[in-house]
Amino acid sequence: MDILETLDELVDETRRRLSDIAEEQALEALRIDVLGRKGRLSAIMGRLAELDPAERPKVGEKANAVKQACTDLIETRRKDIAARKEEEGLARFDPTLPGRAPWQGSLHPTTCVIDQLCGVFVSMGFKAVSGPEVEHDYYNFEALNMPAAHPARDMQDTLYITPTTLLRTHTSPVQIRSMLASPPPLAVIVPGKVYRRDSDLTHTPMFHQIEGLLVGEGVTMAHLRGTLTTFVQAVFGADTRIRFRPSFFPFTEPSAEVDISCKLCGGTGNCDGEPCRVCKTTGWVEILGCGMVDPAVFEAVDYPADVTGFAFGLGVERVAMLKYAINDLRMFFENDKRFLEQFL
Ligand code: 2U9
Repeated sequence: MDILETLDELVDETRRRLSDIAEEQALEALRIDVLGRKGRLSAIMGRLAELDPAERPKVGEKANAVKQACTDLIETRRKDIAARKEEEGLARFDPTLPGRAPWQGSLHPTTCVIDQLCGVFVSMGFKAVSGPEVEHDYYNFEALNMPAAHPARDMQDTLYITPTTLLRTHTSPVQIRSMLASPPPLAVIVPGKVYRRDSDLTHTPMFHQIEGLLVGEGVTMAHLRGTLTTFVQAVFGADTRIRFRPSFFPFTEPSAEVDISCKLCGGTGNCDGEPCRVCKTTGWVEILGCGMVDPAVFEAVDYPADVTGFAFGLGVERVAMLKYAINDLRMFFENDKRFLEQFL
């Protein structure tokens, strides 16, 4: 067979071999065998040197045509294989399968606890109110019996925006605004974010508080104790006991810190013979601070001298940690879905 016939035969042979090929990999092997550097076409072209120089241009031209023809055959087959693959994929698609459900969001545990705790006070007749997080120092400090040189105003503890505006360090300025807006009697519950220049394992620069204020004629510490007993029993169970310990806050007098009987050991201080890790064997856990509103605060908002009132404040994350036995404050701020999804 002369070289021109051999070249023609290569196209026929390629066409024949292609008819058996159904996979991309086998197709590539064939391409390399026919058109590769050490392939069939190269081998035929190696014989060009044996030819009469006059014949070489014609053979060269033929070789180019054969190369193009084989390439076209192979690429057409490649497209066929790809098209078949796609069809097979579509055939596997089952339109009767149920659709994917949309992601279900959930409330942050802090939000859940705020809603639950405020709900208890709302059921007792308190009105839930809110106010600005950027405050004037008058509402945050001055009106709350913390005048100019008071240590709580220190830049070490408070995040200032200007010398007289700041991120509120408690929700108490909202109660000041409420009293300035309405005469007594008044009962408000105030949830919200507060900011302090503090950051370590047990403190974050932002956390949530709920504060309450009740003002009227003849309001006493007994009303405070009764209200807080109802509250802790609604949240932690009817068998929960409370105790008051004397304390100090600039805006209340007298003031107290309130403990509840420990939920883990039932107030006994030990769990199956082991010292209780929640109450450190005391049987009590601190839950909030409270007191009778200092007369200086009523004076600042021009309330009549004959009213009295009680106030209290609690840290929401702290209560949530006790309620759900969470031992790391950082959980509330990391937004790890595995944590958040447990509160759906
Ligand atoms: C007005 C008058 C009095 C709010 C109060 C506390 C006691 C208290 C802390 C609990 C833990 C803050 O989140 S915490 O760090 N709060 O102990 N708060 S009495 O007293 C007020 C508020 C407003 C007009």
